[in-house]
Order: sequence, then C-alpha cells, then structure tokens
Amino acid sequence: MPVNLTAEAQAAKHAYEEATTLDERIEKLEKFISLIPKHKSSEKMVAQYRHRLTVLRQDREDRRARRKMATGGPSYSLAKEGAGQVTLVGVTSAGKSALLNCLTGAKAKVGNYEFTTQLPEPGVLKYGGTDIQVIEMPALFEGALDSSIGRQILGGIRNADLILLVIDLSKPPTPQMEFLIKTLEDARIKLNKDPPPIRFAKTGSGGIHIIGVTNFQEDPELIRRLFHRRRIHNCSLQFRGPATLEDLVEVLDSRTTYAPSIIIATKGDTSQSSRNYEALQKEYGERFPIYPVSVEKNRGINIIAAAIFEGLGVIRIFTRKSSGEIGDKPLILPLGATVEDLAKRLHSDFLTNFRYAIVYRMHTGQIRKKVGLTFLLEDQDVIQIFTS
Ligand SMILES: Nc1nc2c(ncn2[C@@H]2O[C@H](COP(=O)(O)OP(=O)(O)O)[C@@H](O)[C@H]2O)c(=O)[nH]1
Ligand SMILES: [Mg+2]
Repeated sequence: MPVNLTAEAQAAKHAYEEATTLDERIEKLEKFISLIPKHKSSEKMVAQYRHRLTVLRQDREDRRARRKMATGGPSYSLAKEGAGQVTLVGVTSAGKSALLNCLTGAKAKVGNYEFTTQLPEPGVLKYGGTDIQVIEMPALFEGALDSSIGRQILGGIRNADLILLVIDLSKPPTPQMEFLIKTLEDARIKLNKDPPPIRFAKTGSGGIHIIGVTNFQEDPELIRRLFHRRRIHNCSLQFRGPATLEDLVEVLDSRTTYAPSIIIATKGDTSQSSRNYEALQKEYGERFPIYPVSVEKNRGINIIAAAIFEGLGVIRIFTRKSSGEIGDKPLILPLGATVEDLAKRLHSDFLTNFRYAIVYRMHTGQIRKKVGLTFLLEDQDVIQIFTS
C-alpha cells in the first residue's frame, strides 16, 4: 500500500535526496524519518529509511576513526616560511618534480612511472632577495576527497598562498584542467574567484538584520527559509553586490578558500605541445595566466620566478637606516600596504613617534619624496622612517 506523505515530508525527502555531504545527508534523513506518518502501512518504509540512516551513521564513524588515525602520520601541511607558500598541483607525471628541482635546486625524484612523489616535497626559490617556499604536492587522483590521504593533500593545498597548476602539454590539457578544478572545488578551494559580495555575522540577539537586500537576485523569502532551516535567528547580513542563494550558502559554510592560481604548462618540447598549448590558452587563458615551459630544454623557466612572485600579491620593501645603509633582506608586505603597515611591522615606536618617511623609488627613476603614514608602498621601495 502506498504511503501518503504530507507536503512537509515530501519536501524533507527531497532535501535528503539532494544533500551532498555525509553530515547533511544524515541530518536530512533524520528529519524526513521523523515526518513519515507512523502507521501500519508506513512501517516498511520507515524500516528501510532507518536502515539507510544506520549505514550512513556507520560511514561517519568510520571516517572519523580514519581521520583520527591519519593525524598521527606524516604531515601534508608544511609550516610557512619566507615570502609565501606556493604549491605545485597536478596529475601524476605532469612534470611537477622536474619543475620543482629546476626552480629550487631541490632533489625530488623524477620518474616516468606513476605517483613517484608520495609526500610533499619542499624547495626554496630565491627571488630578488626573498625566499619563496615551493612545495610539490603528491599528485591528485580520482576520488581524492573520499580518502584520508587525498583529504590531507587537499588540506595542504588549501594552506597555500598561491597554487601553480602544472599541466602536461604532451597530453590534452582540458581533461587535466577539468579534473583539477573539480577536485579542488569539491574540496572548497576556488581558484582565481572572488568571494561572494556578502558579509555575514552571527549575533547574540536582536533578530535578523539584512542590508542591501535588493542585491539579492532571488526571492528574499528564500533567505528566511534558509536561516530557519539552519536555526540562525540572530545575525547581520549585508549584500554588497549582486548575489544568489548559492552565494549565500557558500558564505554561511565559510569553509571555502579563494586561492590565486597560475598555470605552468610543462613539456613544451613534446610533439603535440603547441597544439595543446593553444587549446589551453583558448579555454583557460582568461581565468589563468599561463606560462609554457620545457624543463628538458630549459625554456621559459626564467620568467616563472617573477610570475610566482607577482602571483603571491606581495611587495618587497627595503629599509634605509639613518646611516644611509640599506638592508639587503626586504620586508614582505601585502600588495596595497602603506607606510603605516610598514611602521607597525618594524617596531611599535616607529608608529607612535612617527614624523614622516622618505621614499626612494629607484626603479622608476629615483624619486625621493617625503610622505606620511597613508602613503601607498610599491614593490622595491626603499623607505626611511623619521621619528620624534
Ligand atoms: N619531454 C619532457 N619531459 C619531461 C619534462 N619535465 C618532466 N618530464 C618527464 O615527465 C616524467 C614525469 O616527471 P615528474 O617530474 O616525475 O612528474 P610528477 O609526477 O608530476 O612529479 C618524467 O619522465 C620526466 O622526465 C619536460 O620538460 N620535457
Ligand atoms: Mg613528483
């Protein structure tokens, strides 16, 4: 006998079927089961869904146990050093180890068999007085998110300040790109994408405050329902630009990382490489800067260091002492940093007793200028701060 479900139960069933993560599936299924009318004719159905729930809960337990075990093993997230952390990410045999060795002088094993590199391999790239940490991550593989090692690799990648996608030009590039982007997006790592223009903060009380709701491109009722489902009763929400429901869900989940990324296209010496490079450029050239190289022929390598540095979005600032001496190790600051940021970084006295600074911009024809705290710094500026 068919079971008549209420509209609410139908919706709950639908929500369960649509759920993607394990936790969400469990939560939605519990809700659905609680809404199935309990009488003789529904007994079998309830039993079936209860069984499914048991299986899902068991899966979750297994996963937790595996995760616990995994934390005792080798680390896939390396501590940050130098001007920034850059990871080489690609499929197996794309040429990551060869590239790492060539950029940093590391001695990672290069192999013509699969999965040569099992653990992150670090190296240091010297660039203009700075050290950039370059790490080859073990190759990503199909179903990485479902395995403990895969999740750890993805966790290490998430840590990076810049992701280099290493694409093998001896093979068709599109499947490699699609696979990498999908695997990273499933792990909530988004490449060269801005976060949605939404600010969200939970508050202790005061109800739900929404600003700029006209920027929300769907029925505002959906926001109320989403908050209700997630038991959010007090918060402030601001739409700073056009946004969809999907954007809002992404912001609520807050686990998404937005990483800058460039493509290094390797094996530019192989026979199909020109054609594959063109295809790559055509399909991904707008979203990613692409640098073709051949490690074998030592071509295109020189400009990568500058591209990596630029991709990190940082600037090098040299300080000048009252003796006129200029330090040879620059300070690394984020793009957009001001004299104030520099002063804070140096010593709190520089900020509290600040009078003015002199900037020497040698690389653009020797400007020498007296400036204040709000002055915007540029890469390679030499700064002397004067205090009272
Ligand atoms: N022709 C050519 N082969 C390369 C180049 N770079 C790497 N390889 C080869 O590609 C294979 C895989 O290289 P490897 O660096 O171990 O790849 P990984 O698995 O991504 O670290 C090895 O046989 C390398 O010799 C290149 O620039 N040109
Ligand atoms: Mg390798």
